[in-house]
Amino acid sequence: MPLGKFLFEYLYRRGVRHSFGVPGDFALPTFTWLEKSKIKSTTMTHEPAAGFAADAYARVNGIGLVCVTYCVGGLNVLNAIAGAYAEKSPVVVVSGAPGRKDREKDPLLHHKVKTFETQRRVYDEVTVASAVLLDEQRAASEIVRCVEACLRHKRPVYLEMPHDMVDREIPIIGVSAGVPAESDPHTLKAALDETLSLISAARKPVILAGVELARHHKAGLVVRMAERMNIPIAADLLSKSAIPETHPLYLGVYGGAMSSDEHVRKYVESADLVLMLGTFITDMSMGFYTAKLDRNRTVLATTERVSIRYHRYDSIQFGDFLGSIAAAKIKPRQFKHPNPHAVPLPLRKAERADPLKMVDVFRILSLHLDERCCVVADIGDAIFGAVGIRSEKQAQFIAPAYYMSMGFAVPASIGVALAAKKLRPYVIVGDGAFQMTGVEISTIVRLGLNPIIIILNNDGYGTMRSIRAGSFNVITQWNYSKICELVGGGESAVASTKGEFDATLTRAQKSDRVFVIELKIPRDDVSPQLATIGREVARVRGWAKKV
Ligand SMILES: Cc1ncc(C[n+]2csc(CCOP(=O)(O)OP(=O)(O)O)c2C)c(N)n1
Ligand SMILES: [Mg+2]
Repeated sequence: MPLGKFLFEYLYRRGVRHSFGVPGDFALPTFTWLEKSKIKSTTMTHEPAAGFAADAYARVNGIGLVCVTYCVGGLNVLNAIAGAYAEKSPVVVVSGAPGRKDREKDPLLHHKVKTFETQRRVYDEVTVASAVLLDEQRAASEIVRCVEACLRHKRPVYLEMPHDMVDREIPIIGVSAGVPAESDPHTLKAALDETLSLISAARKPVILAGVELARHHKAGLVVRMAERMNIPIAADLLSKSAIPETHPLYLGVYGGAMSSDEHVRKYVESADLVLMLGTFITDMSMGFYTAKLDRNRTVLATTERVSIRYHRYDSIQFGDFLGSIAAAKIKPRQFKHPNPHAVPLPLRKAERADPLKMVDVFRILSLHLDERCCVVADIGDAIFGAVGIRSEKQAQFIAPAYYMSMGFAVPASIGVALAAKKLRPYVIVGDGAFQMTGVEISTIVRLGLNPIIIILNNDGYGTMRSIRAGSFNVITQWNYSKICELVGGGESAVASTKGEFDATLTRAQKSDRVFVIELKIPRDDVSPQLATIGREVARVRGWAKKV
């Protein structure tokens, strides 16, 4: 079978239905096989956007694909793939490249940086497997090895396609997907015994559900376990919505001083056992060092390791560990919810003319969300304030809450919309982040997608301003609602009061086109979460706020 045909047939078989990218001469043979395959390919405005779209697609679909050309494309998408690595999103990067023949005598070819190996070597830092397909005999097994590693580790992989290899026939008989790793039974038993005795002894245990539960499809298992043991569950910013937020055992988002409310914070910090399952302990998710979690009362289980108090257990598979705890017989605990889920306060007539503040943005948005919505938050107050979103019906949530790269949300909404036809993306994006990748609305219009894009216009880099003021936080004021004219589609509106935002959201929900809402936010207004973060970052680093 020709190499290009095999690649896309295999990717299709393993779940890829859409690809995002930008072609280039070295990549044209690859793009031609992609076009002939059952995978639908979307050309984006710029490679970073293709990377963000593929990342979001992978988070929803279980595997994503980005196709680019050599170095100018591959290195352009690198930052998005670094984010996918950091936050565990399974993206396959396919890059066109100079041919096998071109590489003889090491000539200077366009797009080459230092050596023909440069791009591959750079990618080794942000992937779990990589291959340059220069050998027909090994090409199929290399593809299978990399794609399977992507699925197993939920992290990006890199496949380089020299242009003169793509049409060549390759042998595909005897290619095997390898055997999955197994837990060492003795280590698993020891870890399980220790964990179960801690759970049995605990009077006030809590589960801190992490993002790996979503990536490895273990959220349902953990919810059922929590129900049987009657143990409450909190999420963190990266895993927000992995656990149904309407569940009676769900407490809210924990993140130290950045928690969604004081009740969650108090409950988690006073618990005598915190089961951190699939949790990434990052500075941001722990509220910038404000979290108070004593290691002596935690069990941390991730795909990388299991740590119980001060003991560390290797050679345990995450799924085996979770499955064994979930299967254990533990008596249900007493649990009284400190803050049972309440519907957000409806908008009163008397407040409709009030100027819109960040805290109201999230409250009003919450009033409009249901299970058909997926909030996609960009970096800035869009993500910090989103901690406060809690709707009556369960909505999905996606954000790069650990790697925190601006420019994620608008392109990511394309990935979400293509991966889950039933979900309508609700993008929340700052004016600064919008200026990075907002023109991707052009692709949204071409594909006929209909996200609602809420631009928080607070006149510049509000997040940076709340840490340190300076002229470097100034950006150009755009007339954001004109973007629809520029790209030739969609609708737009501007809102500056609570009532206007509420009414515009209702209008947007009735529209079947992309709807851009520019919100005029007072320059110095921030969400309660950003106020805390700004203060803490400046304090921890010993910086005065205004310089
Ligand atoms: C790609 C990238 N560049 C720079 C930063 C640093 N950074 C974090 S927040 C921020 C400002 C965001 O501004 P805006 O999108 O307007 O949101 P706001 O903070 O005003 O809510 C910057 C520059 C980043 N996180 N990502
Ligand atoms: Mg801003």
